[in-house]
Amino acid sequence: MLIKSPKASDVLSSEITPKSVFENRRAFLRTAAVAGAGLAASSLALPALAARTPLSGIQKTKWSEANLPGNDKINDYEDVTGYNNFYEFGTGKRDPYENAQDFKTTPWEIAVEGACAKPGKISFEDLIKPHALEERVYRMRCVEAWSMVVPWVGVSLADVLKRFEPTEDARYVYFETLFDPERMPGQRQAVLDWPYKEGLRIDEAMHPLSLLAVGLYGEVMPNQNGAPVRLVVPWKYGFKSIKSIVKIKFQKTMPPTSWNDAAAREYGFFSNVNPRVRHPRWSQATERRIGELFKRETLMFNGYEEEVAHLYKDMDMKKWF
Ligand SMILES: Nc1nc2c(c(=O)[nH]1)N[C@H]1C(S)=C(S)[C@@H](COP(=O)(O)O)O[C@H]1N2
Ligand SMILES: [Mo]
Repeated sequence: MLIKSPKASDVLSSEITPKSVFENRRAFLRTAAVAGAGLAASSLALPALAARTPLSGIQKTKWSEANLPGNDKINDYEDVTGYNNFYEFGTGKRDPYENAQDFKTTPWEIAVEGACAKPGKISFEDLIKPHALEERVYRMRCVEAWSMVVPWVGVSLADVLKRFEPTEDARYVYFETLFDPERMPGQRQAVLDWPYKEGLRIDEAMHPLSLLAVGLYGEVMPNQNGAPVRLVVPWKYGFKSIKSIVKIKFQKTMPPTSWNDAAAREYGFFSNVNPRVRHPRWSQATERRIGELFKRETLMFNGYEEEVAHLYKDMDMKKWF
């Protein structure tokens, strides 16, 4: 594998953008857009937003808004869809919003392979359709020490995976993002060893919190958030929640993951949110909730300790970070 570690990790750490810088840039873009509206063809105008399409038949679950723990509030739509990490569309927080609007996600196929009785290539629609759409409001914590509360819409990952009848050898699940530099301009730069890769241990993948998300705010997933389908694993750092998935593979061995490949010392396979294990270059004890002024303390397993701690009870979480 090419050695891209210094580059990749430098990019990630440099992305710890103070909220004020981001806000100023956004204010500038808004002003530019308004100014641009008066002109026939302004290059400064924001890209036309893809249409927002409501999803129907969404069921409430125990993770829906009414049961949001603590003093957590759902983040503004503008923050959830305008401040993203999605390096396939650029490394800046605003890049995915600006560069992903024209990304075509139909048709979309997902290959399900490896240690299972019923492998196959299926369309996005066929993958999702037999399952109930659920609303899940989850806290999301980026390894860069910022966080948001997002009202996802999705289907239980476990329910989807079981359809393919994983075998005894399925000890891990590997996920892969689309590789298509024509459609994903960020892939023309070797920021990461594309395609983006992630993985979960089978018990993590089968945990009821693990979600295959297809939307947010009751609507079809915006491109910048990982359309048409992405993973959401709320007790782990955000980079585990891989976007725009085209491959799912059951396997016996621990799969490679993009950030571990890029900088193994900094990003482990498990990457559970753990305020007691610092990143080599910064503390993980606190976080900035986007939209709030003061930092919050980061909670063990991002606040999902009761649900997931048992998965790791016999493991040294400093070794297996
Ligand atoms: N394919 C892909 N998936 C990805 C990323 C990425 O760059 N490419 N970024 C990750 C990171 S670092 C985070 S914090 C979350 C952010 O998701 P959001 O932008 O929808 O909040 O997506 C994750 N999934
Ligand atoms: Mo992240």
